[in-house]
Amino acid sequence: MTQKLLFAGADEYQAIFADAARAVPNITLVPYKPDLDLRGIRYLLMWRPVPGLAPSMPDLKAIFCFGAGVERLLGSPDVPYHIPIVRMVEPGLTGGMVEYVLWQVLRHHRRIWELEEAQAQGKWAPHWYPAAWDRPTGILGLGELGLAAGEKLCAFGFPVRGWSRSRKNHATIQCYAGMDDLPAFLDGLEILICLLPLTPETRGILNADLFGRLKPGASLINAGRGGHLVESDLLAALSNGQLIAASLDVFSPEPLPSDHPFWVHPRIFMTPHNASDTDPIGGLGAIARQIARDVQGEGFEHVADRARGY
Ligand code: NDP
Ligand code: OXD
Repeated sequence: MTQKLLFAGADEYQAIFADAARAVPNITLVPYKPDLDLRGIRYLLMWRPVPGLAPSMPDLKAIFCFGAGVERLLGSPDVPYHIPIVRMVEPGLTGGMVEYVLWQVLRHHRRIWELEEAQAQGKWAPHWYPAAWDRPTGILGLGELGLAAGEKLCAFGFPVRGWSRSRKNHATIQCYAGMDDLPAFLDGLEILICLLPLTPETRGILNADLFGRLKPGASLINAGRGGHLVESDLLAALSNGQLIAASLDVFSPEPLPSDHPFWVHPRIFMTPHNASDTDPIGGLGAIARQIARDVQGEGFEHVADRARGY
């Protein structure tokens, strides 16, 4: 039976998702408008909390998040505590992040800015870089995205370490867990990627102490959240050579104010929270499967855990 899914996304996504919904069976997408009769609608799709919306839905069973990171919904007084929040996990989002991580790791591995600077000066300046297997690379966050990115980097020959909260074993990724393991995980890394969720424990984790544990001249890639990064520590690490370059996709706040020093820093490559996006058809398909599980009494997958904060 077709289920109604209330779509409370930004205006620019309305037409895209309405189109995509036509390709996904068993879901009727209902665009949110303020005077809508909300009775009988059990499922809500949103990214940022809409003030007062979820508490005013008498039959609400679950909130689906458009994205993988749910910190805005978890921290919102507009999301009733007892309503499950379901994170987005779908192949388009994972594939996009794998692509972004690979793109940026190769950029740092090949020190592409040196070639760009040489070209700008009309210089023929071949430079040396080590083999991928001599470039220790680490991923903070070994979840849906971190694991997929790590496996791709292994396939390219990088020696990959991964750090998570719970202990894991993996055939090719060297796994570390918890704060006790963090120094060993970081020790001597040349490229560090952050794919953590933003929680009270992970806020500010990309700081001077952490940078000081990497190999001098290491690179940073942050596609987690802007709140992970202590911005002044990054600028100091880039100017004292502890870090050579950074790729940043996420900021605090977003959009980043136009007078922020990151915009013009020669060793910071920025993308506008665009590392990866949910594919509308893939995302609605994932939600349709989750709703089918709920209707059959199987429960939702990828429910955010309020105690863990992600
Ligand atoms: P998951 O929940 O699948 O993975 C999170 C990982 O982080 C898990 O391995 C988890 O450990 C680990 N982790 C969480 N807290 C800690 C901690 N305190 N110490 C050590 N490890 C910790 O999330 P996803 O992989 O789906 O997404 C990760 C994040 O990526 C999102 O929360 C979002 O912030 C960001 N993101 C950014 C996008 C972009 O375009 N820039 C797009 C999509 C997501 P464990 O495995 O033990 O639970
Ligand atoms: C995110 C996303 O969490 O886009 O950033 O999925």
